[in-house]
Formats: sequence, structure tokens, C-alpha cells
Amino acid sequence: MTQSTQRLNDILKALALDLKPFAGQDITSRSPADGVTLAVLKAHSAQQAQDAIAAAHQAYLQWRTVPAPVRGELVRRFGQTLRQHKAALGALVSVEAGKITSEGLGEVQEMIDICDFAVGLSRQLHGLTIASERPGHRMMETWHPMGVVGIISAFNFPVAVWCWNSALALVCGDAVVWKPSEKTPLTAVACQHLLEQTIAAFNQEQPGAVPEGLAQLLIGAREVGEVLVDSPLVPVVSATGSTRMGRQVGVKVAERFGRSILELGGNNAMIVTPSADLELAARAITFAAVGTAGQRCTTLRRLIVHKSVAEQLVARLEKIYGSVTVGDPLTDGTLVGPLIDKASFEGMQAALAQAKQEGGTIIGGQREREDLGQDAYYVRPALVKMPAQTKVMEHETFAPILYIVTYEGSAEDAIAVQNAVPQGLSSAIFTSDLRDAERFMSPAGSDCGIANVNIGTSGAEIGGAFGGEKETGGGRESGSDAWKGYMRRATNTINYSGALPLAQGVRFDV
Ligand code: UN1
Repeated sequence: MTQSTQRLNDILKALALDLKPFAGQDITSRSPADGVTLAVLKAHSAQQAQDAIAAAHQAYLQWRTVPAPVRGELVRRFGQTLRQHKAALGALVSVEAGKITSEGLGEVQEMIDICDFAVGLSRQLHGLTIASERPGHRMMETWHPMGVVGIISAFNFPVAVWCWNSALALVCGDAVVWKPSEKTPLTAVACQHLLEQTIAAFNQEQPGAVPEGLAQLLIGAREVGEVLVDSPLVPVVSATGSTRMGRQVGVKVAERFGRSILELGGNNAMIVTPSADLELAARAITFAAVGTAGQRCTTLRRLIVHKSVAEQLVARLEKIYGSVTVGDPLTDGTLVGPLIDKASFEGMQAALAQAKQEGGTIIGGQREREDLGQDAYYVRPALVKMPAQTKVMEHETFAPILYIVTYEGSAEDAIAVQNAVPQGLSSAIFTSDLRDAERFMSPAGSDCGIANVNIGTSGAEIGGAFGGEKETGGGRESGSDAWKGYMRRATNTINYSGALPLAQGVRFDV
């Protein structure tokens, strides 16, 4: 038994989860920590996917009439279940996705946080009351559930992104059908298991409170996702992943007038101005660029630093980059775990080769810790000094590569460089100059969905709406009023007068 399979067994025991019913020959879960196969699961067929969607739709017809605060009670209980199993589920994220212990636990905390948020929201699905231009009339907005929400999620946040979507969708009165990444089916099975356990306990106390089939999991590859994307019974598709995937999903969903919530590639930048606190910046850069081995959609990929402070900052970064501990994600002290797989490693090496060709000077980026497994891909994070923002910097490479360019003029010049890429997810400025900070957040500033001051690009709290512009897809998930993406708005005009005046003063006497 290898270390990963041993760890998996302990986790399954703690979760009281039996994988036998899921065993098959289609989808392989492997641990990036040592490259070992953890389990092989069977995939759902297209027909099974159709059936799951139909069952979820039936459940929705009942769930939409359950009072929202009662729907919130289910999510409250799920948050409690997650609290009880935080350690085990966090460890599973580490084993299957390769996140270091603290980040695996942090991801489960993100689930708990969104559950709490959704519970409060379940009593606040407010509509407006609007002044009518007609005497004896009142106007208002009512928010209604949409139906089945399809969730397509990526390997790098294998549990939290599902929970952002499903916690909100469930309080909003929708049903959910989830197609997780093929690379992380076990974390998905574990989440579904915990949710089903919560539903069963709730139903035992209040028989029939939660309809059967309300939350479904579809294990499988692309074909299964396509069923979700194409089904007229799925009015909302929330998809997280590459821009290439999102472009296909977005078009297909739009073709049938469905709604998509897209959270796609990021190519996030930080600007460091001459007045920045450089020590704080160095620490923020390190977490944002190196954390999660550069595999967050919010990972810092481009550093745009003023020439006057570049040498000092880059020297500090080189020192940190040389000393961060790369290794087994579940070992204390590790800061950088593995890349997800070989393809990811090759993608990183190809980007570095291109950067070199485009005039870059590379520090780090080599493979390390081959002792941990032939098929485990650990790398020293890379700093790449670029002569300018070249082609390679326009792409998101899902690996710890930080490109550095300098600027000489004002913050506006740096903002122009920052915005000159196709993606628009997250961004940050480090400055002690109020004017630079405000300019960065102004309409003429960062064009991203997230624009931070004196913190890094990653690690957003759930309270804010999460998502970005341009090729990032425009969707918003998580906090603020992102819940509106999971509901439909009805405008109601009510006449309590005895007359029938028409709007705009139109006369139509019969
Ligand atoms: C993602 O990488 O898909 O802001 C989500 C962050 C996390 C979410 C990242 N809260 O980095």
C-alpha cells in the first residue's frame, strides 16, 4: 500500500464512505502527490445523465414551493456536516488535488462560509417595490427559482466551487446536477455523500422535507457534461474551467436561450508602484503566485513593477523562490505541492521555452522531488524576467510561472499593460499613494472583476461576487447579489383601483 492509498483509506473511514458502489473502469482518480492510482470509477452514461436531470427537475417542482427559510435549514445542516468532516474532506482535497494541508482545509472552510452566507440569504431573497405611474396601482419584483442548475467544476477547486453554486441554488429553490472534473471524482463523491447524509437526517426528522433527486452527481467525461449543456431541462449552467471549454458551453447554452454563468481563465496581474510597501508586496506576491502551485484561476501570473523598485523587489523574490519548500502536500512545512499531472508539467515547460525565445530570463521552473514518485510532478516555482509583455504572457499557463515586466511612467502606463490581455479576472496594485489606488479602482482603471489594493490577486472571501470580464466569461458566483443568477425575476403590477388607466397615457376606450 502506498502513502496515498493509505491516506485515502483513513479518510474514507473517517467519512464512512464506501467506494465499492462507484467502482468501475472509466474514470481514474490518481494522487498528484505520488502519482499513484487511488481508484477507478464507473462513468454515468448519457442516458443516466438524462434520467438524473429529469429526476432533478421533478424534485425542483416540489422544492420551489418549500419556503426559502426551510430550504436554508437544509443548507445550515449541510454546513454543520461539513464542520464535522472538515479534517477528512480537507485531507481528501490534498490527496486528490495535491493542495497543501492548510489550503485543503481552507477550501472546506470556503464551503462552510458559503453555507452560512446562503442560510442568511434564505431570508433575504428580496424584490423591490416600485412606484407606479398609475393611481391605485403598485409594482413589485418577485424572485422565483429557475429549475435545475447544472454545475461543471474544475480540478483545482474540486469542492468549494460546487458548494458556491449549490448552496445558493438550493436556497433559491433550484435543484442541482454536478459534473465534476474527471481528475477529482473522489472529492465529488465525498461531497455528494455528505450532502445525501444531511438530506436523509433532515427527512428523518421532517418526512418529505427534501424531495428525492434534488442534488445529483454525474461522474464522467465530456459526453456527460454535454448532456447537461444541451438539456432544455437545465435553465442555468454554471461552468468553471478553461476559456476554450467556456466558449463552447456559452455558445451551446445561448443557442437554446439558457443562462450560463462562466468562470474561465484568468491572467492576473499586480502593479507595484514606487511608493509600495515592498516587504508586504513580496509576501503577497509569493502567496498569490506560488500558492496552490500556481493552479488557481486567481493565481498571480504577471508582475508589473516600477523600474525604480524592481531590482530590490526581484532580489527579494529570488531569495524567497529559492527557499520555499516544495514537496508532499500533507507534510508540515510544505508550501508548494505538486502539479496536477504530467500534461500540466509539460505545459509549464513549453511556456518557459517560449518565454525564453521571447527574450525572457528564467529563474527556477525545474522539476524537483522525483523521489516522491515517477509520475508525480513537483516544480520549483519560476520567476521570468521579460523584456516586455510578449505573446506568452497573453495566455494562462496553469502552473507557478510569474512573468515580471517593468514600467517607467505613471500608474496609468502600468494599468494599460495590465489590461492588454484577453482575460479579466483578478488584479491588484501595491501602493501607498491614494491617487494611484483610486485610479486603479476607477472606471479607467483595472478592467477585471476583482481589483485589490495592497493584497494579492487570489484568496477572495466568499462575501463578494466572484468572477471576471472579457475571456473570463462575465459570470459572477458566490457572495453579494450573485444569487440573482440562480433565480428569475417577475415584475408584478397590481391594480387596486376600480378604474383601468393605461400606462404612458394611452387611451383605448371600448
Ligand atoms: C478558482 O481558482 O477557480 O479567490 C477559484 C480564490 C478562491 C477561489 C478560486 N477563493 O483564490
